[in-house]
Amino acid sequence: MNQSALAVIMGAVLIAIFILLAILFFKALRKKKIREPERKLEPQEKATEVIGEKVELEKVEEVIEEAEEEIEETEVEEEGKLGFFARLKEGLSKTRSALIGKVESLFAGRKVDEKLYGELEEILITADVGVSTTQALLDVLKARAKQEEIVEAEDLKKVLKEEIRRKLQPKPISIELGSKPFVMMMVGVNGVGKTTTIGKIAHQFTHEGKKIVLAASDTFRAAAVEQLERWAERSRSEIVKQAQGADPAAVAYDAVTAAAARGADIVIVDTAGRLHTRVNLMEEMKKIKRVINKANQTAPHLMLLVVDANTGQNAIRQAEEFNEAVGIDGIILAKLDGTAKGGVIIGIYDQLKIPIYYVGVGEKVYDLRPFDPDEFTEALFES
Ligand SMILES: Nc1nc2c(ncn2[C@@H]2O[C@H](COP(=O)(O)OP(=O)(O)OP(=O)(O)O)[C@@H](O)[C@H]2O)c(=O)[nH]1
Ligand SMILES: [Mg+2]
Repeated sequence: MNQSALAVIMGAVLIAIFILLAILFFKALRKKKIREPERKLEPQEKATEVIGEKVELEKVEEVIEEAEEEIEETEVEEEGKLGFFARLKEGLSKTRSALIGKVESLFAGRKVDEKLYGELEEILITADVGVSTTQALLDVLKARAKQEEIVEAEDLKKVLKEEIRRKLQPKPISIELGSKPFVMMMVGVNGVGKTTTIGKIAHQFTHEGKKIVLAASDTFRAAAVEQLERWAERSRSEIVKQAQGADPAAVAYDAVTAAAARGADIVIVDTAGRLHTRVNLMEEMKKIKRVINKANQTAPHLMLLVVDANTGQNAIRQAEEFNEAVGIDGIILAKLDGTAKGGVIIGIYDQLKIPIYYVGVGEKVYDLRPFDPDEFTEALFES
């Protein structure tokens, strides 16, 4: 082997060794890269990352909330377009069939006689119009039938409608916002719909641009404050509250003074319906009323009693009791939807002479309508 051939072989071996070393080196480097642990975040960096996520989440929640509010506003507007009359008619459907539906089938093709009056009496009493109011209606119907020489029972329907309308007096005094803040106190036995009604009223007024303060004076029932808080949020009202078990009169006092300081238009005081005895309940209502009057000498400006339409004639007894104890300016008849006892409206007017301010026809925010006697009579008689 000559010398040049040896040099070529040596060179090739050296190059091969170099390539082998290079391959091993790169392999080792890759392994190291894969195994290299992730660098731990410094607490500061970690916090920023978490806050960032939270900010994102808050933004998403905000957008969802805005969208929900928009939907609710649209619903309120759409329902508003549906009109009071349509919703009242819908809410009155059971009462209408129990009262006017039966009257219509009774009157069809009949002549006016004593037997007819007897059957009409039964219908009116069953529809919760009340015994004395039914009697008064029958007396005037008989007198007018005689005077106007009505022979066909069909013609008596118009007279019945007129006489029912005539009973729906006096007119409510307008919720006059002259006094600022205008203080309303909501009373009633447990579960009738006080808190829900307050939420609905607050929503209507804030929609009109009024500033509302809700007083969480039901400090008795567990979760009553939270329930009112939810309505305050939905209606964009302010709320004055204390812990459960606090003095309800003190909460009302705070709310009235806070409302005056903040330039609010209306204060609505929620009260408890559930106490150990009815005497206690009335005494507590009297105390709240007295203390509100200490905070503002012209307040409360409106004492509203909420009754549940399902209780029928019992609603009249509740109104009598509350009226005697604290004086009632107006009645709100909740839960008129789904009951056949709406005839109690006629009895309330006839026996108590206290106007009905609102009727509740459902659980939603727009399911509260100012009571209009003309519309009520039309809705009742319209088939
Ligand atoms: N269908 C129907 N339900 C109603 C109406 N008003 C209130 N409710 C329901 O009645 C129930 C009782 O209502 P609340 O507002 O809590 O009654 P409350 O008088 O405040 O009750 P207490 O605070 O326990 O005395 C709730 O489930 C309401 O959603 C109405 O007009 N129609
Ligand atoms: Mg309540």
